[in-house]
Formats: sequence, C-alpha cells, structure tokens
Amino acid sequence: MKPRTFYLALSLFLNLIFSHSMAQQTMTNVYGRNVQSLNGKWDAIIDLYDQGRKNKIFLNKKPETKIDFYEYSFDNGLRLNVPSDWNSQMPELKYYEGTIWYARHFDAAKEVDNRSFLYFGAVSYRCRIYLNGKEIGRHEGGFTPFQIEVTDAIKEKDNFLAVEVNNTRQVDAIPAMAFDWWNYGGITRDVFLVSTPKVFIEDYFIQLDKTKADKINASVELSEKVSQSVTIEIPELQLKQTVRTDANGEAKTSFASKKIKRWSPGSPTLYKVKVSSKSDRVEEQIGFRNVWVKGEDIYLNDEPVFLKSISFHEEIPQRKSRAFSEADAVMLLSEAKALGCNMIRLAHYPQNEYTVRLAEKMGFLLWEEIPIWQGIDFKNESTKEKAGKMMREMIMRDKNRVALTFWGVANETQPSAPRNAFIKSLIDITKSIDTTRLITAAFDLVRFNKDKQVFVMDDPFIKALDVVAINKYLGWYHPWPVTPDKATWDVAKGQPLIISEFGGEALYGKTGDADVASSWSEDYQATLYRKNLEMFKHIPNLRGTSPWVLFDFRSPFRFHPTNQEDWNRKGLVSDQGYRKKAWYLMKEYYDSK
Ligand code: GCB
Repeated sequence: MKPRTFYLALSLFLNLIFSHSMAQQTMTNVYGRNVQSLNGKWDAIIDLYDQGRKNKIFLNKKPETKIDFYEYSFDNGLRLNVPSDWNSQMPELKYYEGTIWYARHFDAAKEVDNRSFLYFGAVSYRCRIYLNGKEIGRHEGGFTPFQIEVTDAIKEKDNFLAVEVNNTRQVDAIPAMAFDWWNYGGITRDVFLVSTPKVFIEDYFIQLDKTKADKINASVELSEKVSQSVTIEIPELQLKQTVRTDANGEAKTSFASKKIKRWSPGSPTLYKVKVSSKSDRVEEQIGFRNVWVKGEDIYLNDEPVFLKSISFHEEIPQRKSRAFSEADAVMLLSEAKALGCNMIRLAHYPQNEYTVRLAEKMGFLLWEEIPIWQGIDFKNESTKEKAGKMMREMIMRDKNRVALTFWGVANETQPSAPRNAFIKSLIDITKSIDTTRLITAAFDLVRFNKDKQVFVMDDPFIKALDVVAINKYLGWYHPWPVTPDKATWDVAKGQPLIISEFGGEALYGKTGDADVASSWSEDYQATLYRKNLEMFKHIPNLRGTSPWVLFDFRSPFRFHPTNQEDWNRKGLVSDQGYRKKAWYLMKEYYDSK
C-alpha cells in the first residue's frame, strides 16, 4: 500500500473508532490552487478553564425567547489577527497557555461541480474545528498543515467557523514539557478555503533521480481511484508526457533530458512544471539537483560541498512574534544571505511555506526537522504515532522543494532501546515517502577522552544516518579540556559530520572581559567563536557548520534579569537586528570557504 493510501485508511479507521473526524493530510501545493483567504481579524474568547466546549459555544447561539440567555458571545469582544500567535497581541497573553476560541463568518461561492476544503497552514498546538455548529475535525501538532473537506457542510452565505485552540504543554506532546523557545499559541499560519474539481490532482512528486543528472522521476495521484489521462509538462525543457493513472488513480513516469540545468545555491534555477488532468490543473516552480553521500563527503551535483549553515526560529525578534508572511521570510533569509550561508537549518520544527519557498529561490539548502527536542516520551506509543504523522505531514508538504536536502529526525536524544525504536520508525516513514534526501539527527553526546586526548562519541545509532550532526557548546556549557589547536575529533569516522550547533550568549552592545563567560559580552562571544573556528580545523570529517543561532530569540528558559530577560542571547544578531562582533568572524569564515 502507498504511504498516502495507508494513511487515509488509518484515518478512516480511527474515524470509525472515534466519532469525530481527524483532519486530513493536505493536497500537494495548496498555494497553487484556487483559494479564498480566510486570514484577517477573527473574533476570540479566552477560555482558561475550558468551559467553551461544554457550553457548546461553537453553536454561536443568540437569545430568541424572553427566557434565553447565553454567557458568551463572539460579537464585539476580543479580536485577534490570523495568522499570528496570540501571545504578541495582548500583554495579558504573553505567557498564556490554555485554550482560546477563534471564530469568524464567511460567505463562499458555491460551485455545483466543485469540492471545498478548509486548509490550515498551522495551528499551535492542538485544535478542534467547528463549522456551522458541528465539529468537523481535529489536529495535533503546531507546525504542520492539515485540511478538512467541507463540500457538504458549507453554505453560500454566512458560514460560522470556530476553532478551539489549545497550547498547553503535555508530557506526551511533541515538543513536550520544556523547550528552549516561546510556546506561541494560536492560528499561526494561513487559513484558506480551497476549491477543487470533483476529481483533482491530489499529489505529485517530481524530482531529479537520486544519482542521475538527466533523469526526472515523476509520480501523480488523483483524489479518486479512477483511471484518467494526466499530463506533466516542463515547457522550458520541451518535456511533455501524458500517462494514464491505474485503478488506484496513480501514475508514475520519468523524463530524460540532457538540457536540465541543475539547481544549486550559486545558481538556483527553477522550472515551471504543469500537471493537468481531465478536470484539474496545477503548476509551480520546481528545481532539480542531485545530493548524495560518499565516504565522508556530501556531494551536491557531483561536487563535494561544505555546508555554510545557520539556524533561526520562526520568529521576528523585533516584533516579538511568530514569523508567518513572505515579508517575514525576506527579513530572516536576507540576514542569512548577508552572512554568506548556503544552507539553513530550520530550527526546530517545520517553518512556514513562505520561508521554504523563498529559501529555495534565494539558493539555500534546507534542513527541516520535527520538534523531537529533549524530554520526549519515547516509550509512549501514541507519542510515536504523533511523531510519525508530523514527519509525514512535513515531508508531504515539502517533498517537491529542491532546496530540501536534509530531513532531521531528532535533536539531542540519549541512546536507549525505546529511543532507537522511535527514531528508527521516523526514518522508515521518511524512506517510505522519499529516498532522495539525506537523513540526519543532531546529538549532544560528544565527550573528551582524557586518555586518548581526543573528542569521541558513543551512540551506535549514528550508523542509521547519512550525515551525523553534533551540537557542542565548547566555551559555553563545556569548558575547554585542551586548547583549541589540540582539540582533535574522532567522531563518526567514515561518515560526514556537521557541527549543527555551537556558540554562547552575549548581550548586544555589552563590552567586557573576553575571557570571562559571565561577562555576557560580545567580546567573550567573539573569543568563543574564534576558538571554535580554530578547533574545526581538527575535525577531519567536518563537512559543514551551523552556529547557534542567527537571531536572539525569546525563551522562558532564559530568565537572567539583566542579560537575558526571557531571551536566549546566542544570536549573532541582536533582538533589535544589530550584528554582534561574532557575526563578522563567522562571515569571514564563510567567505573563506
Ligand atoms: C541546544 C538546543 C537549542 C538550544 C541551545 C541553547 O542544544 O538544541 O534548541 O536553544 O542548545 O541555547 O542552549
């Protein structure tokens, strides 16, 4: 069974068991469809004690007789922007963790032959959706999209859409009880009403062959199990093929062309690709490139590559809120470009599609991961299922993005049988959908072996990965055991290694002792960078670095009253957008590579 078919069967089965419907995985390329935006001001009710569902406030009742009254109303109350987090919209909501109801009215052009889907780019963290008084779907996971078919539930005039959003941290959630970023809640990404024909092109996967530079593999899946002609065209390459879907509505083909100009950070070529069926038609820009690992090297289009990466959270520090728009993506990515990067590690969860799509146009390789971030309940089967679902939702959304080079399966996990089984299941899911990308995970287990005078790591699980990534905070969380020029590594020999995090905190504008960590000064941070850059010369299989982190970011982990004030200050750029001294060192390093 194909992964998508399996997933649909599973959700149908779950629907039978539970009387509510689970939201569905989204169709490919929602942004290329016929959509009506439902973004804007929504009415909102803060429901700290979770009374709304019991009182059925999604019915939006109004008193009709003399004896009626309702202790709620969505009218003339709080209004919140969608998309956005709620935390940044009212001082009282800064630390809010709980339930908030969102609601709005909308009209919908009802077309007899079409189907309608509600699409949510992301709702953080869990939600239930109610349309015209009925629950129509639920979703868990704050960073991946979902859709719900509403063809039969929608009216032409005055639909009432209510969304019950909850961001309470829970042990069985992903991420779990504590994580080093802000727990933003709300409808944080676009909301659309998507209109499709009865039988539509639900999915397609069009990428260059893993190893061949002149072969494009394509698969298409219709929304129904019908046999139809489907045409795939790349006009600029004069490629066009019509194939017939099988009884499952699926078709596969490949194209051969010597004219393909491969995508790379230095030359991010994208081609218009059109997919059409009897009744549907979708198009978008797709790029083609090869990436593989051989020995200790990572090859991009047949050439070994060094990854000049940086991480950022999905946050605009100057606005103290989640990033959600194309303009936000421009701000974040321009700063990465200025630093001389050719790659972004999207920390620590799938970020919005504007960022992913713009990154690809600007020529960044991407590492995307789900928030398996310390403290995950690896023994819990339902947590494992959730992780698998998140992984699938992330890959299905971005599998056609040429920039996507790494699927990240975990960050800082400790070896144990349940951890191994959990992560292995994520790798299996990944490979069942996409075998063209590299699989990685970040580890924080590298230690200095005093006898051998060398840095080592003992986690056999790394063999399951294409590229091993190490977070190591020498000079910050770990004092230097030897001077950087003697800091030799013997970690993941025979495999490529990336330093996926290193750094330390500095308050922008603070001068101080360059040898004293607690000076919180730019000078100390600069020393720390200098030393780490020196050490990198002694990691034989080093194929990339990704300092932590591009911008200072908000986190309740960080409560030092004067130096942090709820900010993680490891940014190379301050919360106000100013570059710290270490930025220039990193820039010089990347320019020299
Ligand atoms: C880490 C985490 C990252 C934190 C960072 C820090 O190892 O992966 O999410 O923010 O350290 O600043 O401590």
